[in-house]
Amino acid sequence: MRIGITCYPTYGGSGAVATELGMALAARGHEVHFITYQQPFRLPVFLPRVHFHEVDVGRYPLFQYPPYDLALAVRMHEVVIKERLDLLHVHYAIPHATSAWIAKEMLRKEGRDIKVITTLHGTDITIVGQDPSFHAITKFSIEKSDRITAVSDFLKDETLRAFGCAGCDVQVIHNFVDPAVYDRARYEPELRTALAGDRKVLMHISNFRPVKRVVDVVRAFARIRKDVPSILVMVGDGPDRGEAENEAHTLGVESDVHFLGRIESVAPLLASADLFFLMSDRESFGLSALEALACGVPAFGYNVGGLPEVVRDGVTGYLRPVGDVEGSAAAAVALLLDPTRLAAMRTAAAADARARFSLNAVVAQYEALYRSVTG
Ligand code: GMT
Repeated sequence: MRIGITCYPTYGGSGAVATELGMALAARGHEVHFITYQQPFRLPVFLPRVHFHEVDVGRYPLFQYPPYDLALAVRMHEVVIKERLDLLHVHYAIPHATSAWIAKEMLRKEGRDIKVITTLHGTDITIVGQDPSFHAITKFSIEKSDRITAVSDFLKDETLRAFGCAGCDVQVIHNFVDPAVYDRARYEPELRTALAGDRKVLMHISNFRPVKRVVDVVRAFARIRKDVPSILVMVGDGPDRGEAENEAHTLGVESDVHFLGRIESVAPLLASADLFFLMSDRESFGLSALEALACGVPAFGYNVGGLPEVVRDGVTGYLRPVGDVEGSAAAAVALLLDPTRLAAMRTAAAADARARFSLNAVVAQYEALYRSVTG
C-alpha cells in the first residue's frame, strides 16, 4: 500500500508512535510518505520505502498566525496525487484531521476518494480538543474521518463522552514497542557506570509539560534517596524543567539529579535504569512507561487515564492516586530493598510488555484497518 502519515515531528509520544509505525510498515514492504513540517525526530536519514515531504508554511507580513493547517492540506492534496497514495493516516486530531478533511474534499472534486484514518493520542482529546476554541472543529474532523482509532480504552471512552461523535466507531489499537530495540540485554549499562556506581538509577522521560508533574518525580526521588542510595536521571526538556531543577535544589538533592535534555534513542538509557517514574495527572496511554517495562524496568505512576492498561499495579509496577508522592516513594523503597521481589517484577515487566504490546501484532492491526478502508 502507499500510505501518507502526518504527525507532530517533534519530541512527543504521538510523533514517536507515528514514526515507528511508518518505519515498521516500510519494513513490511509498504511505501510510506511522511507529510510533516520537519523530519520526524525518530526517523533516521534514509530508509528504503520511507519518504519525507516537508510542509512549508509561506510567510506574509499580513499573517500574524501563518495558516499551517491550510499549507498542510495543500501538501497532502499534492502528495496524494503525485505519489498515488491509497490513504492518509493522521496522528493527533488537531489540526491534522481537519487538514486531511480539507484535502479529501479537494480531491473529491477531482473524482478521487482518499480515505482518512485519524488516530487519537491523548491531549488532542483530553485537553486541547476540549478547549472551547477547538471543541467544535475537533468533533467535526473526527466525525468526518473514515476510521478513528484511539490508543487506549480510556481514550475511546473519553472521546465518546466529550464529543458524542454521532456514528463514530472508535477502534482501540494500543501503542507498541519493538522488542528487539527495547531489550536491555542489547546495551552496555554505560549510564550506570558513568553516573551511579553502586547506587540505584531512577528515571523519568517526557516533554516536561505541566501534565507530567515532573516536580512530583523529584520529590519522590528525594524521599527514596533518604533510604536507598540512588540517583535520578531526567530525560527530555520542556516548560517545567526549570521548576524541577529548582525543586532538586530546594530539597538539597541536586547533585544526584541529572538532567540530560532531549535524547532521541532512549532504549540504551533505560537499560541502565532500576525504576521508571511517570507521575502525570492524566496520561492516555504512557508510551514511555511501556518502553521502560519492555526494558525490564518497573514503572511507577498515578492511577489515571490509560496508564492502568499499560502498568499492572503490583505486578509490573505501582500506581497510586494522583499526588500521592509519599505512597509512591514508600512503594519504591520497599521494592528496592527487596531484591527478590525487584527481580521478579523486572522479569514480569519485560514479559508483559512483549506479550501484550509487541510491534508485529499491533502493526498487523493497522494493516487490517487499512485494508478495510481501501477494499
Ligand atoms: O504528552 C506527551 O507526552 C505527548 C503526547 C502527544 O500527543 O504527542 O502523548 C500522548 O500520546 C502518547 C502516544 O500515543 C501517549 O503515550 C501519551 O500518554 C499521550 N499523552 C497524554 O495523554 C498526556
